[in-house]
Amino acid sequence: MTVNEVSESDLDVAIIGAGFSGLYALHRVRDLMGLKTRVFEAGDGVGGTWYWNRYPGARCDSESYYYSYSFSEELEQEWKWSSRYPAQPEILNYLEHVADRFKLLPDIQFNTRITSVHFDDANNRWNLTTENGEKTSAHFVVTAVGCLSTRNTPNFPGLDQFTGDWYHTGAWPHEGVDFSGKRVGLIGTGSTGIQATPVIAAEAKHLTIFQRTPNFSVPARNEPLSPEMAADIKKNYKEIRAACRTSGGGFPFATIERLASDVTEEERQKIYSDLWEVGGFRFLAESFADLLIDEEANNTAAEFIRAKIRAIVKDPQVAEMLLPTDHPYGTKRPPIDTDYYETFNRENVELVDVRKAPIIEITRKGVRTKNAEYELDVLVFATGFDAMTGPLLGMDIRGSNQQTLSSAWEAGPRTYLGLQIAGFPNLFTVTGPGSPSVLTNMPVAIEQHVEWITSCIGYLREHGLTRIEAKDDAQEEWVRHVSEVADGTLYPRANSWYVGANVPGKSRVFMPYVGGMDVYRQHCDDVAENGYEGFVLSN
Ligand code: N01
Repeated sequence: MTVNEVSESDLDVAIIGAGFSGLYALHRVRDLMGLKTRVFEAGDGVGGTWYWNRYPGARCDSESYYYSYSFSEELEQEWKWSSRYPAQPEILNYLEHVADRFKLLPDIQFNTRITSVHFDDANNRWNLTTENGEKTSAHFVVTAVGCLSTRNTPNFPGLDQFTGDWYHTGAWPHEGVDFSGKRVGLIGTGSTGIQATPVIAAEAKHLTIFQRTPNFSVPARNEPLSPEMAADIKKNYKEIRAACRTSGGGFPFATIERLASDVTEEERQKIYSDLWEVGGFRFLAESFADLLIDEEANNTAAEFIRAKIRAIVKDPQVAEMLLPTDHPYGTKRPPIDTDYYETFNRENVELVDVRKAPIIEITRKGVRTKNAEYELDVLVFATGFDAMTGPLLGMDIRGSNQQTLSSAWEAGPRTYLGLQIAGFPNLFTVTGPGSPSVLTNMPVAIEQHVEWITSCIGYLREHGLTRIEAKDDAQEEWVRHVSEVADGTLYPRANSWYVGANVPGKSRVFMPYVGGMDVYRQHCDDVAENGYEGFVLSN
């Protein structure tokens, strides 16, 4: 093909991924803007995170009525959530319903993993190649690949000789796994391990949990949504959505300004006790404003949770092993649970500290730590993800002058607003590093990004422009700002996936933007209003 020739199959916008982000992007680009687009999806169905993560106990830890799209009143009025925190199959059904309702399926190409995305400077287009060698080109690319979609499976020697079955929670078999009568090992005590533990323990003959870092978990307090509650939510959706859009976290929580030191010890305990009963993220969000800023304040919450662990877990030695002490509460993504600590009172559950006695290898029979061998029939890796950068670096992305994304991000991710990367024109990242993303209620962050990106594409087309690219200095300033804001909090104190600490060799950079969704949204709007300040627009 010669320069500037575009074939029939070429697209205005290529969208990678059919989760929450990709579905909404497709709806806007195709239905509201009338552009030629296609979604490329590695799975054989929609859902993204909710397609892959089918492990036992998988459940949303944000409440259903705001962990959902807000863009369609009809959708929110017609959909019925069954409970406070919906389980994975229900969220997947919801996303399948969205795909059906907005007739998205014909423009999604399933079982198609994009392996390379190369910019063609001469044609000002992106060339995409799939795993099967199929090629297409697009004027714009929207990566809707999720923040937690590249699995992290530790490279323990010997896994290939294990005679039992092993699974990663992020690629759970669709037909499920039968644990009955089995000796099960589970590695990892993040949100996933904490959700899976009680469910596996109830089914398996024996469950061994290999814990490297104890975590702070708060009860979810899941319950069915009564018809009255559901009706009330539907009546008040406008206010709920507005509260989400204007809050720092994208949640409709009460705004709390009091500091932990503003109240007496007795009042503080009462506030924590009440919120422990309410359950979920409200414990962190609705207690005190300084928990993630001030170490002393944080320690009051941490101590409260530690006391709860000691009270729930009957064996004092096990309780002691479960006490988190190496990071401030909330600086790792706070899990919420249903009977996690209670599960350690079961006869068939054993906790192994692999910080003290690390895992040396996987043997034919099970897991060998420095101290012992644990015989297992099934091994579950709840070991998380190469977060935020993994899904992008997993594709061979090359920008202007064939610069690779991996070289641009050698010292860690650098973006302008988490929306674009200097040197990679017309390529947009949804909830990329440098945006609030994983620190917020994801659907709110996703809708904001998709709306900003599609408005930006609309603006370019209206103004006869064909190219937008982040300026180097704007990007540098944003990266500096993201890091400065994070440094004003306790977040960088934890060895979390927020800083890439869970993946050996990954550059330590605090990836999400801590400044708040409300502040960030305003900033992005101002950038657009000022003629896309910090970007070069051209044709
Ligand atoms: O992963 P994680 P996750 N040897 O990285 C351990 C979202 N999510 O899948 O802490 C031994 O948090 C690791 O130990 P350490 C949510 O945002 C949402 O649980 O690194 N252990 C840790 O205990 C969440 O934060 C929902 O020392 C090893 C665990 O594995 C994110 O997904 C539900 C190890 C990994 O924890 C990721 O959660 C579930 C090794 N070599 C998850 N390597 C919702 O409900 C790792 N570990 C919406």
